[in-house]
Amino acid sequence: MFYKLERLHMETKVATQSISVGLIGTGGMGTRHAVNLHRFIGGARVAGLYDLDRNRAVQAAGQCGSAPVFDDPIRLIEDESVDAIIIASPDDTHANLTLACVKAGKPVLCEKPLATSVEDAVKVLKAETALGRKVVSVGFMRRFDPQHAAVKEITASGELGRPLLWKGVHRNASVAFGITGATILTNSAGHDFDSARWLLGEEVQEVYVRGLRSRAELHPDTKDLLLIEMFMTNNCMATAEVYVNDDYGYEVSAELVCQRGTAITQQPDKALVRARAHRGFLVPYDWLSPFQSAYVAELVDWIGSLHGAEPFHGATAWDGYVTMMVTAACIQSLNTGAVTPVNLIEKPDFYR
Ligand code: ISE
Repeated sequence: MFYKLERLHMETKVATQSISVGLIGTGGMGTRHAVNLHRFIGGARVAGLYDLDRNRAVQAAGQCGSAPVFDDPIRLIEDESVDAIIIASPDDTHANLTLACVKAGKPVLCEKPLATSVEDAVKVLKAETALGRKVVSVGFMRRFDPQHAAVKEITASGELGRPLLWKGVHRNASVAFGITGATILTNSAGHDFDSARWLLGEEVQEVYVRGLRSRAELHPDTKDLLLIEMFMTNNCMATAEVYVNDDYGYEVSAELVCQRGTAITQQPDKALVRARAHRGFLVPYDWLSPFQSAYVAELVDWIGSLHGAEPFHGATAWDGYVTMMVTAACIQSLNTGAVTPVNLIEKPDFYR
């Protein structure tokens, strides 16, 4: 896979015609995409930006070649000078903006989640199928993370026997006061659902979720530590700890337990630090720097696919829909305390 990515990178570097990309949402994630595109991706340029907070868009534009700032995201999508779109606005705007891109027939890389309701995710699937061309990609960037790709490579080689169990840890330092379990499942845990499906190569059939409030002083409805169990096709299982108030930093890992061995992702330690009677490795506080190479590789692959190199290797609208179905089942399980089925529609041939 790495060789492939390097090759795509070279291909995008030598491409003569540049893809003009419009960027919607210039918070931390959107600005990171804009700057990465501007600095590291050949064959593409930032052609326009939009944010509800115009000043924030102006600031981001200043960091990526002074692209024009638009006052309306739909105008940006429809603008003739724009070939493709990246959506990094708030979660509940993703589906409608993606639908507008499909309507305009323009390729879109939508940050996860693709939608915040099953109904909206289905609308995207239907719109793309009706268009008859794959234009929707979803930003599950762990698929491009070198550590996750290494686990995939060794386990897919068959050397460790059949993969049986995916074990994930996903921790954030802190989140907004009063966050609900449903928000965590929609906004954070989607990465884990996608990682489990992708690494095991199996589909989720049933889920069971329990959650607790880590501190008495948090809002009574808070569930900031979740334990998620997934029962998958081909007799596989997955389990994720998602804890969003760990108070020390950002950490993600995925281990695949196979018949004859296991493989686990290892975040690279950048520096051994000695200070104040301690010796150790720093833990990053958010996800942007630990996953920087994944974000760049994802863009390289996406832009390469738009230049016709190879189809995008990341998540499709189908994966976005499945993640939403798993999320909805998890929310139901958390609320009812019951094992809950994930009843997927039959996968359309279009996505096979
Ligand atoms: C965020 O959007 C992410 O992508 C992070 O990986 C996740 O840990 C965080 O909880 C999300 O808000």
